[in-house]
Amino acid sequence: METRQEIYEIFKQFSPDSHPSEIVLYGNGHINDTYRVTCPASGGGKHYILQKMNREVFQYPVRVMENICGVTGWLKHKIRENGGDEFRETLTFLNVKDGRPYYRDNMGEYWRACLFIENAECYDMAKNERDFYQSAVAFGHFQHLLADYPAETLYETIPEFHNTEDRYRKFEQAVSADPCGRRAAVMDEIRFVRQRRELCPVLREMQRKGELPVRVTHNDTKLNNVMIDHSTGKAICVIDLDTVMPGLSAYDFGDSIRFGAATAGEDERDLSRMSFSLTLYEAYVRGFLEGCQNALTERELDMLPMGAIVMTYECGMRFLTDFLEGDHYFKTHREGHNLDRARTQFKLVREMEEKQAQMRDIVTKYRFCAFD
Ligand code: ADP
Ligand code: GN1
Ligand code: MG
Repeated sequence: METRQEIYEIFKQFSPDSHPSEIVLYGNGHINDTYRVTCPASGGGKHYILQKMNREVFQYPVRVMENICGVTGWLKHKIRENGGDEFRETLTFLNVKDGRPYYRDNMGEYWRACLFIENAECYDMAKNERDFYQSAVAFGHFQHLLADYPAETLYETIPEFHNTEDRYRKFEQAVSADPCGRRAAVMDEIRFVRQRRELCPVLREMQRKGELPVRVTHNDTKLNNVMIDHSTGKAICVIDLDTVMPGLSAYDFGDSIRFGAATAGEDERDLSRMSFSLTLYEAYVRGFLEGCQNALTERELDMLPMGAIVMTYECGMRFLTDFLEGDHYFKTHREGHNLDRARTQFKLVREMEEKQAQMRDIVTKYRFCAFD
């Protein structure tokens, strides 16, 4: 971990004339090291986000930044055309002296800095239907704005990211290798994953057959990757663009549902507090279809409920794999943290399986609505 002075010097690469008065670790992301930097300014402090990119996760950080700059440039153009505020409705990265949007320090670590979105917040749990609905509109709209983005110019920043079959193979490797001797303690969870193995190829198979179109998707659509404006209550900005890549609409829809249509946080230890909420699910369906502006095909709409099940199953499997491998991928803050996360996901999967018919009915209720 860098010292405060080192972080201060790194930030100055992006903003040589500034004199930060405070640098604090910030947010609840599982991947990057995120800091909020405060610089004295008239009328109070001006904030920035400074991030050290996770190099275990992102093997090619420069490619990640190329993707992000391409996408934010595109979004800024569209936001201006729509009369919006390009500095608030998408991320704005700062360049270093030589014009690059990242800094490589002498340890080989990659850093980036962006404007802090003020008067807005990310939530780790949906407090109410309204916020969750708002996040759905924002993620749907995000996909809509990028619908004609040249997808072939995007790098696959994490290969096979939502390839559930590939995730399953890695899970079985971790079970066999059992490098930390943790397998015996999680046999129930391992059984749970194995019993549902047939979920793995469902979406990919349909993609291979051309039944589901590939779109530019966000791929990490957690509620805490969208900022909700304090004054309007609207979702103002989709953040965490590291995984914007070609993908399926079911990934973005499903990942939001697994995180947000839940009655407890992702790492809740008391499973009696965790359940799948059809009320929140309905709010999200309504918002997402509205945000996508009816662009989804019939088959895509049919597969949204399955997308929620597969993404929740996949994420639980990833947490369990990381637990077996010794917690090297996701940041953890207590013993068994990844296992707790896996267990909440599996509880949600079980409940979604039971409520599949209602989940489908809700999509049917909104699919024929005309949105303006
Ligand atoms: P990770 O990949 O680790 O999840 P994120 O890019 O999502 O990293 O950032 C972590 C957290 O930092 C976010 O959940 C959010 O709370 C905060 N954050 C990130 N970017 C901004 C920003 N531009 N303005 C305000 N807060 C931000
Ligand atoms: C990670 O970066 P963050 O915290 O927004 C992960 C997602 C998982 C999520 C689980 C690049 O998201 O894929 O679904 O944790 N991001 C990456 O909470 O692996
Ligand atoms: Mg994040």
